Amino acid sequence: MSTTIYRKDYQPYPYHIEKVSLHFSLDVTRTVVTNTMTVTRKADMPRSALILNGEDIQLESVSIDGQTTTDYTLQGEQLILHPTQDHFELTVTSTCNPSANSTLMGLYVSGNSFFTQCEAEGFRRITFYPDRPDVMSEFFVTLEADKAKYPYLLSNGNLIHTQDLDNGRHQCQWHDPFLKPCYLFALVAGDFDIREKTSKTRSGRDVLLQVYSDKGNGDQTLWALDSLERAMFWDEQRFNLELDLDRFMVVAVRDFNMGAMENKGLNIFNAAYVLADPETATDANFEGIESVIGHEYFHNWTGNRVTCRDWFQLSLKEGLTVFRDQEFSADMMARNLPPQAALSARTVKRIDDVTRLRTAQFPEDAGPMAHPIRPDSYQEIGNFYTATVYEKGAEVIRMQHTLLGEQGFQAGMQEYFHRHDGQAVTCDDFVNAMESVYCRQHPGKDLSVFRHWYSQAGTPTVQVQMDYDETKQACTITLTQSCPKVGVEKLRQDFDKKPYHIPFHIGMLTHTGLPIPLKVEHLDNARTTENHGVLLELQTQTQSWTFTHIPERPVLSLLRDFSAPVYVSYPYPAEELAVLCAHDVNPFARWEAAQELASREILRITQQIIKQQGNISSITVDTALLKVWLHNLTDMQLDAGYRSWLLALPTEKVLLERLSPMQPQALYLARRIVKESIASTHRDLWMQTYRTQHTTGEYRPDPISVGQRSLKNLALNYLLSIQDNEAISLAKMQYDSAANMTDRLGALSALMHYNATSEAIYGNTTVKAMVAQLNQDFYQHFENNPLVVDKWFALQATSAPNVAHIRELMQHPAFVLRNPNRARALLFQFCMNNTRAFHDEDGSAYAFWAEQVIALDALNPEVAARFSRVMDSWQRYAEPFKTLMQKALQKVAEHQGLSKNTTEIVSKALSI
Ligand code: B3K
Ligand code: ZN
Repeated sequence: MSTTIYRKDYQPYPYHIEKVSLHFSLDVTRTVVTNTMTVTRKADMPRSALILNGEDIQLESVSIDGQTTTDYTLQGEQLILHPTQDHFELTVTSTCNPSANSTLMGLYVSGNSFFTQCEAEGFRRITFYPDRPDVMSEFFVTLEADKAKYPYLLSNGNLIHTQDLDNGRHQCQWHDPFLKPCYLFALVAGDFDIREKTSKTRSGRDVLLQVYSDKGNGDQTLWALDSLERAMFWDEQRFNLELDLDRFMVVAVRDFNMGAMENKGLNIFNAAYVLADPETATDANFEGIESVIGHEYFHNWTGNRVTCRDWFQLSLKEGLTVFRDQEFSADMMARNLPPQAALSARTVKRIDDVTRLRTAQFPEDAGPMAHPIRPDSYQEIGNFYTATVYEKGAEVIRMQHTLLGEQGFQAGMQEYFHRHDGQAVTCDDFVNAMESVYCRQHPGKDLSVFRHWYSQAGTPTVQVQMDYDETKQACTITLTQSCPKVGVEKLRQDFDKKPYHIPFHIGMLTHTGLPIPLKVEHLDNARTTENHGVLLELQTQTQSWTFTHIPERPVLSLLRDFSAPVYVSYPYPAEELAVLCAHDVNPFARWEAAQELASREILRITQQIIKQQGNISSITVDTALLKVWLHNLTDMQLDAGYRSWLLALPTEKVLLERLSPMQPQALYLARRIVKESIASTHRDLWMQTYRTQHTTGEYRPDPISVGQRSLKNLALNYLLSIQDNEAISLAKMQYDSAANMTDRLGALSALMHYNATSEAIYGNTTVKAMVAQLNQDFYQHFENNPLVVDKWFALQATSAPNVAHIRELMQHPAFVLRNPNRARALLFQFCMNNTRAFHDEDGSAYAFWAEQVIALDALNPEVAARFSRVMDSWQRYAEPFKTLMQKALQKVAEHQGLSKNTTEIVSKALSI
């Protein structure tokens, strides 16, 4: 039975650890760690045991003030002492085996180097220590290793001493002047390529920025280093925050459980978020690198200088830092562009972020793992690095930004740092700082209702009612919110859900698409925004606002810019959606209207397919939808990048959330039908779009050329969905002549997804044989670049016709389960992004999933637990999927020796 930890049980640690000196004698199979802590009992707390955590390490000796002692107990994963002194020096020596550590938590070996990962509870796998974020100390670190194999020995802060030792060994000493919790500790030892530059902070200090990568990869780190400098400047300009160190290092590693880690001054990154060049990385990779480099850099203030009191407060640093990285990327994309193009670029970024939220977080909030952004309980904290804590957490910060405005929000941030710099604090402390500004702006009001976003789970629905009084020319908008219990909330009978404080951004249009100016002088909880919009603040279950001087029954533009993470329910007539699709001045709402129109049509056809038991012969697609696509295909005023989002169909994942029960095969088919119909009806326009979006000249990942490539590849995708002969040749040509990975992969991906089985003739062979040959060529060309080999596996994973194909790929010499990127490329991609083959009605892919969860769990519980979440929504599926998924889950649950991580996920899935 796993134990559950509750937020309400928080107790401060009874001792201060003022200083910690760590000495590492590094060896791949037996590393010796000597840890000396300066300990002081907290005078204001009763005398109690000193408890240190330790996991999977061997205790060698303990001494107090230099005297060896055996006066301790080693109980499970705790080392317990009962010191009689109030102030003393405690030394604990232990050993560990980095080469045997496949969990990638604690100290491990990847390639020929040593790395660490400590967040959340990995430090206890390195040494015995109070492994909790509210114990902050000053770290001194000495690293000792073979000099030839490990010429670089890195840790946090400043390098203060280096020395050669006997036997070909050497040592480096580091000191981090800032107090920190142990989850921010890091060490790296190995041989690397280094790219560096000296930059100047706003106050004129020189800082050394460095990117370390495996030998031979140094030519792929230019973009990462430049991104780091841009992040540094941006944080100064927009948040008034300057780098506090003389040296900032980023190190790329091939084996890593997630994206990257913000260790103080020594960020460790999954190589996928560092290495890029035009030949091997896509536009999305370049964007991802800039955003993750920014994210980790921004943690230096939001996470490191001010950290979390306990792990329930994780969103304090993660939600806030995601918000900051989203704004950084948006500002970078909009920079140097004329106003209209800048607005398009920002909207593209917003659409991307909202799509990510809807794809990953909305399902989470509706399933067994649903939790508030500040959870009340967990079994394994490693399972709570979720889309809710991160992405919904960022939306909750964004709403505070919307409510306070940029200036007010920045004032709140300054207040937060003024109050809490150097402390470990709570989400409440953050909201208190913001509230101090909100109260000044709105005397008599506060953020007490807003705080419910932190304590309640689930996606609220805002129902909109519009009443138009023609004689008075008045329009009344009534908003009603609801959010039934979800996940663990359902198990708590005494839990009553309360209303949220929802910033709801709206606008009104005439039937010809002109904006109607709105007046708010006489209204409470409403203020005007740009483009004749209004921000309504819904704070109770139901609220109404009456607008006057409205000359006609308006078309409503709702939840502009996705001003709150909610569902909107409003019975839009199709004609009104069409008006918004063509004319809404708010580009986000315009995109949303097109998505809504397409979603309705796909869902309608899905129901028809189910009713007709798969017979699709009589199905036709509504011409209203085709007309909207025609309009957007020919609207040359719009930027290519924005247009590519406007013309894309909602993803299967987003659509599936709106289907009850979930019918993956029928939905897949319905979406295909709509796509093919849009492709064939507008075939010539797609062809024209394809031909006009060709980028030339040197590769640049700027929003204009990224947008062009994206629209071009979208056009190719539509055309190949109808197996258009000319398009097949164009795709082949695009692959052969591609000057960058976006174009090469775009062509190959479209061919693999739509033509990999086509027996049609191509030259003197078949299309199928031609595609197979390109696939082979791709592998051979890039087999020495692991990140491209990941792309190659992922492409096949998402286009494979069945699970047998995946089993075959697992036999490929390049497949390694132990490497998380590789496992994610093949296994996760297949189970998460290949609807047709994964949801095979014979359940064979579900059984495969169970097998792989068990295999992965034995190696790496954190990654296995993430993979086990594939089945979260099983109860919402139709038969036979539901029962087959349940069986697969049970198979995993019954496995002996399953990790705590995976146990929490599957047991919640089966019981809630
Ligand atoms: N803070 C790390 C996450 C670590 C999670 C480890 N289980 C990455 C980030 O959010 O920046
Ligand atoms: Zn983070």
